[in-house]
Amino acid sequence: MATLSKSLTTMPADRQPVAGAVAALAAVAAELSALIRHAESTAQLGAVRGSANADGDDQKKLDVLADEMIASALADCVGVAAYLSEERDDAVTLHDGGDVIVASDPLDGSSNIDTNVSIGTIFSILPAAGGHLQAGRNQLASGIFVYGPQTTLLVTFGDGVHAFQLAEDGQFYDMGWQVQIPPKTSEFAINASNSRHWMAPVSRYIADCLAGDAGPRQRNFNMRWVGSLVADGWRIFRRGGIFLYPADARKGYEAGRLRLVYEASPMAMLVSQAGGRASDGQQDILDIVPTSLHQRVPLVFGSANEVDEFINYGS
Ligand code: AFP
Repeated sequence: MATLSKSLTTMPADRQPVAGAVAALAAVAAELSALIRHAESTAQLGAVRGSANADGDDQKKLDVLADEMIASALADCVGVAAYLSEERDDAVTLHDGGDVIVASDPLDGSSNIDTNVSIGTIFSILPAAGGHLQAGRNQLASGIFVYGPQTTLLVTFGDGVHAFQLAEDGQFYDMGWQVQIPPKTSEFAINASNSRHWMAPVSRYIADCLAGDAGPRQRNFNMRWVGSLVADGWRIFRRGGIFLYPADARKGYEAGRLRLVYEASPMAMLVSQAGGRASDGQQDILDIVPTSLHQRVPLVFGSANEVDEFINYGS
C-alpha cells in the first residue's frame, strides 16, 4: 500500500518545500502518538504548566512539548521560512529564503489530554511570499493528525483530501478512502452548555433541530460534542455533520473560540476540498484575511447543505 513518505518524496521539485514540511510534521505526529499512547500518566502530560498562551489558554505540558517538537523538526527543513504557533506569541523565523510558512495548533483538544479522548495536531502551509497574515485561500496544503484509537492524518495539497493511518512500523499508510463529506446530515456538534449566550439565529437553528420531525426541519437530529476540533472534524469527514462554534455573548467569545490562522483556515481547506462548506456565518472562512496571528473567528463547517441551511437563519 502507498505510504505518505513515498507520495511526498515523489512530489515535483517545486513542491518539495511543502512535502518536506509535511514529512517533518508526520514524523513528530508519530512520536507524539507513541508518547501519548505509552505515557506513564497522561495526567502528567495534561498537567497545567502554570503558563498561558497568547490567547490566554492554560498551557498543558503536552501543548508545550508538541510545540517544541514541531519547532525543532521544522528547523531542519530549509524550505520553511517561519513557524506560527498557537503556543507562541510571535512567529519563529527559521530559514531566510524559505518558500513556505507553517502555522499550527500543535496539540488540539488539550482539555481532553488526561481523559483518554482523541486529541490532535492541526497544520496549515502557506507561501512565504504572502507573509504571516494571508487568506486561507492561499494555503498550499493543510491537515489534521488525530491521536485516537487510530492515529490518522487527513491532508490536502489542493487536489482533494487524502487519508492515512499510522502503522506499528511508524509509516502512515494510505487508507484508500475517497474523502467526501456527505452534503446532507441530521447530526450537529455544538457545546450546548453555552446556549444561554448564543445569538438569536443560532438559538433558532438549534431549537429547530431539537424540534425534530415535529418541527420545521421535519426530521430528528442527533448531537455529538467531543471538545476536540480534530475529533469532531474526523467524524464529520466520515459520516457528515455540522460543527458550530459561533460567536456568543461571553466576554472574549465575541468571535467564538477557534483561531483563524491555525485552526479554522486549515480545517476550511480540508472541508472545501472534500465538498463541504466552512463559514463564519456570513462568508467563506478561506476568504477572511487575518489581522492578527491569534485572531478568533466564528466557525461553522461540515455538510454543505446543512451549513447553507444554518446561514439562512441569519447571523
Ligand atoms: P483546547 O485545546 O483548549 O482543549 O480547546 C480545544 C478547542 O479549541 C477545539 O478543539 C474544540 O472544538 C473547542 O476548543 C472546545 O471548546 P469548549 O471547551 O468551549 O467546548
